[in-house]
Amino acid sequence: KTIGLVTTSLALHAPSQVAAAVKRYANLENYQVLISMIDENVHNGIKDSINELKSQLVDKVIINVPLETEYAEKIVADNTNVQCLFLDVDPYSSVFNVSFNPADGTRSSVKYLYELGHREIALLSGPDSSVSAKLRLKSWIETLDGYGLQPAAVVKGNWDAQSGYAGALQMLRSTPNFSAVLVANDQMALGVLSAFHQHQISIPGEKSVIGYDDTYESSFFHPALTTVSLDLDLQGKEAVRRILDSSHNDGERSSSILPARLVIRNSTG
Ligand code: IPT
Repeated sequence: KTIGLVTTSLALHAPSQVAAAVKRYANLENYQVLISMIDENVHNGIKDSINELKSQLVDKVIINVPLETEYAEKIVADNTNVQCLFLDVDPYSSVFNVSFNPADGTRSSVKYLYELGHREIALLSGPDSSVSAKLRLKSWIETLDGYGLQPAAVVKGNWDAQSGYAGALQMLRSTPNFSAVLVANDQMALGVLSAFHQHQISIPGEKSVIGYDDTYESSFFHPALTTVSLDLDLQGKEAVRRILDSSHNDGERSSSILPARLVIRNSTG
């Protein structure tokens, strides 16, 4: 018995943690996992991956690739004999998904910084190709607006540490007076810490940094990273449970929305 997992690049820490969890929990249920990783052309890649899995008689597929609702719906419509469960779509979309609430972690981080007295808050977002990056950015901006604030800067990276490093340097050149930066994932936050260290900017003395994901490494960053914790292990577990429980004739498959919470460590003050 086999489940398919179509995933975005496993060079990224969050999706690799999810893949490990999917495999572990599927194995506990005596299922094997066939993993198909796509990177460049998302749309063709998904189509090829699903066809490949179908040819191996897989009829349950977990899809951890950022997808706009319309395209996710098209995948479901084009593959009626396959049960698809999505991990990176708008949680409120109509497709069967297990995802994280994009607002709770973003709101609590803005509130926390505001209460510490920060008013010049910069944003380092993920790429426009990512649904979750856009939802995080939107929620940060709306929450700041609720406090009567505009972001001190908005810069976009591509999730990896190098792009976080480059983004931080860009902020230091263009709008150096921010006192805190909200970063859309921990890998980019690692790059930000590195850029600040290189410029002898003390963290959190001069600038606070908040990450997002709480991947295993983030408590070992220097300083230990304050971040929004996503329980990626739980997401993998819940995805396996939900896809094994549902038969694809189920009309009413309700999605699961998992909570996110702020974990305060030493990169903020
Ligand atoms: C999302 C991560 O937060 C981000 O760091 C990056 O790895 C991205 O995935 C890759 O697509 S988590 C996802 C389940 C929304």
